Amino acid sequence: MRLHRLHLYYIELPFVHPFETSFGREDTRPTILVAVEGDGLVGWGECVAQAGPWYSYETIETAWHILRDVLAPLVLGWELRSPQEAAQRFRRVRGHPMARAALENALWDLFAQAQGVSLAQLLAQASAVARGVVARSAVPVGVSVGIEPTLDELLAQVEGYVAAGYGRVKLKIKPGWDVAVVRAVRERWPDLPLQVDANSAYTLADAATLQALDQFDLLLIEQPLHHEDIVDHAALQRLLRTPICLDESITSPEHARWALDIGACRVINIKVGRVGGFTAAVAIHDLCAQRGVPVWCGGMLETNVGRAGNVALASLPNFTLPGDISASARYFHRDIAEPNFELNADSTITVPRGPGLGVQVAPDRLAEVTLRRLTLP
Ligand code: OSB
Ligand code: MG
Repeated sequence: MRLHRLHLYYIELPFVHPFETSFGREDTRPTILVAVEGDGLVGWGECVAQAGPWYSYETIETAWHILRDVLAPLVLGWELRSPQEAAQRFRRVRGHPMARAALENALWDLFAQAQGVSLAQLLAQASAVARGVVARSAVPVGVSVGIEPTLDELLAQVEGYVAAGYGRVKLKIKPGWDVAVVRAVRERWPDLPLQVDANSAYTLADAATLQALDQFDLLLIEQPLHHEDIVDHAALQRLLRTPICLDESITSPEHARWALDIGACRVINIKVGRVGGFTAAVAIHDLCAQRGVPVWCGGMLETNVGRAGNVALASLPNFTLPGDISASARYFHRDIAEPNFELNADSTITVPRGPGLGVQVAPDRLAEVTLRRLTLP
């Protein structure tokens, strides 16, 4: 397929409820949408970089630059046989996985539409592990609950999500907001599948605090230590009964293999943006499946474009733990793409069946929230 045009949209959507992690508090979600045109079709991708370099060094502005000046010229006007071919071309680019993923993922949507299959089907065809396995029609999900100003406010948030039907809760933790908070939630919901995410807020010197979390029967402890450090994570894992799950540290299939080889984690959170696109996400899924390591799909507070991609990815068979893929209404009053994702009664989200992502960008809503746009060439 020849790609003849590409559009970048810098948009900003207000959150229903502010989201606070160990990095800080966010009231809105600025993001970049990429649209690629080919064969009379339009494919969409979402860039999960955030306003500032806190979760990752990438920002909206670095991603805009890399997309416009580096990646777009590697695909515009070219004949492409597959999205994997674009991923291969992008390998020359060092780093910037979120920018690469935004464009590569738009191509996955475009190719799936061109073949008349859903993105979930195209991803399953690309996975050595998914071939021949019956595709899931819905994926298990949970909710990621941010740090709140007080413990009472946190308990009220968790209560609301449990009442809404979320069967797994993730709590954001940081030094000073950890053992007592987890204890309070565990006492109130003794059987709730629960996990925590530190976003790199601890060091090995905090091992005693992290060991104290072992008593709460957590599914996992996500990214307790430095984002680039798998060595200390391996040391910490030996001190903990609870599985360590890496998020920030895994930015490619190679990083996944290195971490597993040294025992730095027992679970991996796959975020398609963090690892540089669906090609790499499927490779990590397959590697983990071959090694008997469970994975789950992380979230970056995406719009329905990114969420549709996450749901499709999470339909692969080794996504055995619930994903951070919540209903659209948990994030925004009005999204830019339709239809919204709803939570089913069994804490699952249904995988779209339509061609490609299976959601449609609403032009009026997109225009309303667009701060800047660019068409190339
Ligand atoms: O570490 O998983 C994380 C959001 C922004 C940055 C980092 C993280 C998160 C989440 C959000 O936990 C999960 C979601 O999209 O619901
Ligand atoms: Mg995380």
